[in-house]
Amino acid sequence: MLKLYTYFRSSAAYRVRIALNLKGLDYAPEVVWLPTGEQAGEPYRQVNPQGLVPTLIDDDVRLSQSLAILEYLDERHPENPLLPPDPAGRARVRSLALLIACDIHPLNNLRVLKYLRGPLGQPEDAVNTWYRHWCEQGLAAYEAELAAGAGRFSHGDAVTMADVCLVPQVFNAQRFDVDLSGFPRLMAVHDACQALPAFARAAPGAQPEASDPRLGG
Ligand SMILES: N[C@@H](CCC(=O)N[C@@H](CS)C(=O)NCC(=O)O)C(=O)O
Repeated sequence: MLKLYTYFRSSAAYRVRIALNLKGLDYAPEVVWLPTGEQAGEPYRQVNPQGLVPTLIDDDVRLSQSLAILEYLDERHPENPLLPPDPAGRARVRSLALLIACDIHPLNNLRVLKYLRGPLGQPEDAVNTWYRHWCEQGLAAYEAELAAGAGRFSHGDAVTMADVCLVPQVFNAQRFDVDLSGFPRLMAVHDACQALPAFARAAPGAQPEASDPRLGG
């Protein structure tokens, strides 16, 4: 069976959980406890030298980087494709996915926020301002992109890799109180995705570790 190193709040792992569900693939989750820094410890670095989740294990294949994993799953399991059939469509979907995965997410990753708080000595409100700035700027561009070419989902009326990236990014934005009221198209796509069982089952709150007592509250 496929094995996924994951953490409920990891939006990169969330992308992969959605894709696995869309493809109807069973997998064994292996939780990497990000709050205690398990991802940076030697045992997990043997699995993923970057010390980041997700990692997918498929027999003797070990893959990191969520977008590479999505493309791998799409090639191995072509049903419910994550990319459209035409080259221009595929390029557009990839560009929307990369807008999030390359130009929003890395700026706001846990290790970046920790570095701002720790070595750079930034107070919590400055860190949150940083977070919201990059998130809002990126999502504003996504919203503008949707003005040309959205349907029910980010690219027409079928779910694609773009939606698989968008929904976890909106989860992150909501967690950090980003004002999403100016992004009606993007939120309509988000809501349409959330109505699908594949997305609902992948949601952070639906993962068993979401109720782990170590999280408190
Ligand atoms: N580009 C990578 C990003 C992976 C990544 O940044 N994962 C985050 C969680 S969403 C992580 O493991 N962060 C741990 C840390 O920053 O220490 C991907 O798409 O898989």
